Amino acid sequence: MPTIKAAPFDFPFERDSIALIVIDMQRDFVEPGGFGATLGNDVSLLQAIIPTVAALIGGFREAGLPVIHTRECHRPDLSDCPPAKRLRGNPSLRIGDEGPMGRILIADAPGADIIPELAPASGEWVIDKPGKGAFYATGLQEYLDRRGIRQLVFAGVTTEVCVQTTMREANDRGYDGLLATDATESYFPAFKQAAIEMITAQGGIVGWAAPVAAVLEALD
Ligand code: C5J
Repeated sequence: MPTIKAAPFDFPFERDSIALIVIDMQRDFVEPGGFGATLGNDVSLLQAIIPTVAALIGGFREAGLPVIHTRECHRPDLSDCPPAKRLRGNPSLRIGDEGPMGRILIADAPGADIIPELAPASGEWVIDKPGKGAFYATGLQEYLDRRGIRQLVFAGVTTEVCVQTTMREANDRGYDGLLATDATESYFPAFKQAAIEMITAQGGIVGWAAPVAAVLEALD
């Protein structure tokens, strides 16, 4: 059985039951002028992982394994956006406001698009999710179960928000999750490190973690 060298211990997997989930690599989080920047964050931190995420996606595609992408975004009428999510804090622009890349975090605005460097290939599922977790209100569980997928490799942003939330949702549903540590990033480096430690502590209480090179070696 192929095995990824991982923490807190090796991650064995079956080729017909593993998929990659790339979380929210959208212009709104990664490029200037989007949601992340309106909250006062330095988006260049997130731009640094684009090549590693691309390499990981490439490895899954070459191996003929499924790649799933997510986008955090809302309907134009905001009917799927809880008022608290829009009103919380003091951003320079709120969800739904007009920004330099169109309306912030709205599904049909250019800012909600996945960055061109990581554009989904034809046939890859792109999940539009209104929450931080990709299982909430999306049909992801049914999609995975129909295909017999039980093991998930996670990449994307931000580590401690949408990535970790989705890993926890997956863990509670019985999937094995592995975080690709150099294909995920946070606006707060200390939070990324803490999230990796939280996930792998206590015998992998949420899941596993490994660098992209270890994942690619096991897919070979
Ligand atoms: C955030 C995300 N950070 N994709 N979303 O609000 O992690």
